[in-house]
Formats: sequence, structure tokens, C-alpha cells
Amino acid sequence: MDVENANCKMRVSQCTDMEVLPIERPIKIDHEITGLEKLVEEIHAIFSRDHVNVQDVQKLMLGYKSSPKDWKKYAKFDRFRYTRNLVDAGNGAFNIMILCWGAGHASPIHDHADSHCFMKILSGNLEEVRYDWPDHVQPEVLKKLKNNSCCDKMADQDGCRCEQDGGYNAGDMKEIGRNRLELNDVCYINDALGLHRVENPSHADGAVSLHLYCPPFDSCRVFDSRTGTPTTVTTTFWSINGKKVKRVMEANECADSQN
Ligand code: CSS
Ligand code: FE2
Repeated sequence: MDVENANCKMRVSQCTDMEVLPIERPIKIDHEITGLEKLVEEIHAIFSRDHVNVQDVQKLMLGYKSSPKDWKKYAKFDRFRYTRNLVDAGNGAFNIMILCWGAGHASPIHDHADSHCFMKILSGNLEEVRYDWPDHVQPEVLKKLKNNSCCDKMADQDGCRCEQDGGYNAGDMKEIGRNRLELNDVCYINDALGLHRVENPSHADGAVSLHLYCPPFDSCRVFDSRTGTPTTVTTTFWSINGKKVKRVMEANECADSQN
């Protein structure tokens, strides 16, 4: 599947029959985009069409040059883990968010819930490590492309040992690539390209990245790096439109203090 021609208005697994368009490499910037607001506006404009080409979204994101004054109101860090800060809910078609990574913060190895993921560096550097899917877990898109399921594939071997059976082996996560992402770089991943883990490799500096997910998702799978065991987790926001979201714990603490 030529993923860069995918229509990112649809889930990745629905993009298996695609028109064949030439892919330019490296992807070139069409025009400069002045400011984050303008970028969000242009993303809305292309998502008002029925077909949104992955390459066109990458071009738009490359066309914006990061300026901290544009995004500082969304950049909220936590001491312990990276934060997800919603910038625009894209009328339900996409989510734009800013992720803030303290020194050394990293995501677990994760999938993208059959959505398209674009990521641009706004400040600092990030390292992306890509992994193959573990043998016993298959994303929707690969099931569709191969036209067989994990159970079909394994039926003629020693029986199916897929997710339900917990048949996981140490060493299941195979690294397939590594990218260092620097200021204004854009990268793209979907479940057909594999899984990834993102890390701020700096011991001293934070990093900020802009993410576009389409369609939006509110849960994804994370994978144990040693065994490949998947766990479904809910994705939450640290802030929405620059306002910190109250956690249940904090809300309770607040109620307690009023008693
Ligand atoms: N997918 C991760 C960030 S790395 S792309 C998340 O949404 O939290
Ligand atoms: Fe990701």
C-alpha cells in the first residue's frame, strides 16, 4: 500500500484501494504559512474536501515555521510525563494537539488506533524508534491487506496464540528504524508502517511537538517493550484550548478542601 497517497479523512484500514499518484521525495514546501492559527485554518480548509492526501498535509505542516509566541499558551509541562494539549478538535474530523516533553520523557511503544499521525517539532529534538508489530497482534489495516487474520495465519502452525491466549514471547518487539527529529521536521506514521516510541533524548531541555491525528481517537494500544503484550489505554488531554483539565483526583481534592 502506498501510504503517502492515503486519504487521511478515512481510517487507515479503509485506504487500501488508492489512486496511484507519484510521491515526491523529499516533500517540498508549496508555500510558507505564517503562524499556527493560519496553519490550523489551512488544515480545516483541506479537510473540508472529501479526499485529503497525506503528502498535502505533510507539505502544509512543513510550510509552518515554529514560533514559540504562536503556541506558548498551549505548552504546559508536567514533571513526570509528557502532556497532550488540545489545540483544535477539527469538527470531529481531526485533532490538533501540542505535546510537551520534559527532559528524558518518553511515550511507551504504541499504535495509532487505525488513524493517521503527523508530528512536527516545534522546539527541541525528539527521537522516534519504530517497531514491527509483534507476531501475535495485527492491526486492522494489515488484516485487510493480507486478507487474513492472526488466527488464520497461525491455524496451520501449532494453534492460534493470539491476543486472547496471552501467548507472548520475550523479544517480540523488533526495531525497524530510528529517526532523530529536529526543529520544524515533520514525520508521518500509521499502523501499516508499524509502531513507535517517541522520546526526548535531552537530559536538560524540554521539547514541544505539534500532532495531527485523523480521524481523532480516544484510546490506543501500548506494548510491553520486552514481551510485546498489548494494553488498551485511554488517551487524555492535559489541557484544552490552553486551559488545564481538572483530573478526577484533583477535583476530589478540591471538594475535600471545601468540606
Ligand atoms: N501518539 C502519542 C504521541 S507520539 S505520536 C500520543 O498521542 O500520545
Ligand atoms: Fe505516536
